[in-house]
Amino acid sequence: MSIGRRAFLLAGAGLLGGCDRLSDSASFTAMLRQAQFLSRWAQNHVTGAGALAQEFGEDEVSGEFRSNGTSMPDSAIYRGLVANGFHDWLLQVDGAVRQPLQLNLAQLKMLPPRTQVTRHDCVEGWSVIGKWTGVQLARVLNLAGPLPRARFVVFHCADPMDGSDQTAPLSTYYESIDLAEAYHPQTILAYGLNDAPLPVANGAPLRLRVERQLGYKQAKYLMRIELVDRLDGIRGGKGGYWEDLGYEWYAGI
Ligand SMILES: Nc1nc2c(c(=O)[nH]1)N[C@H]1C(S)=C(S)[C@@H](COP(=O)(O)O)O[C@H]1N2
Ligand SMILES: [Mo]
Repeated sequence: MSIGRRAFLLAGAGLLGGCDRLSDSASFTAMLRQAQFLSRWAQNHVTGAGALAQEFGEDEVSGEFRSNGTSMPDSAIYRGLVANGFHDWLLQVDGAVRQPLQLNLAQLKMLPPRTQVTRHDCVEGWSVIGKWTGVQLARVLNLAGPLPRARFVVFHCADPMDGSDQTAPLSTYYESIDLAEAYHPQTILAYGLNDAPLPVANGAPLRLRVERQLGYKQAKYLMRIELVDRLDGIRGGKGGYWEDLGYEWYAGI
């Protein structure tokens, strides 16, 4: 039996066993909380690929969505895009697709939008709740038509990580997810945060939200989406800037 399955059953047993004997005791509440925690954990880990990340109420949105990592890409190209209100920005979609695409912000906003209030968990140990608006990645991928050999989606960002002031593919932040995660309904390309255009500090004009994973998967400053059949030929070969430095590729919450 998997650990997830066992925790699920234990959570159930805790609830049933506790009801008659412990209803007055202080530990009952604690046990209930523990049971709920375990069911939530089990739900996330047992139900698999289709499981949804928790969504919150609008009243739970954090006052300010903290910025982390790059807050202003150190690149002449990016500064030029900001100066012109991102009118010249284009998202490139290419690699293992039938129809490579270049989409501007207006085109992305013409696709059916999705809004979701979710919690962002950074590996450093802090969380913030934000209201994101964007387009499901699935819709963009369907326009491009992934080829049968496509297995991963790679996100190339505008921010150089080595002080080179180059928006060049060798030095920028990047990330990747598999196709199942890419087609998950809560995986969106977000252009709005808390009912306003996505701020530069949080990845303008477009950033990834992949809600069942940790903060470093949420690639900001998207420039290019590349479909590939394997990750070992890309950059350090581990599927992301932090992954190449030793972080987990699957950063499940
Ligand atoms: N392009 C890019 N994306 C990035 C980062 C970055 O430095 N550059 N930092 C990551 C990390 S570690 C976190 S926690 C989140 C922070 O997103 P925020 O600035 O909106 O809080 O973005 C992630 N995506
Ligand atoms: Mo993070």
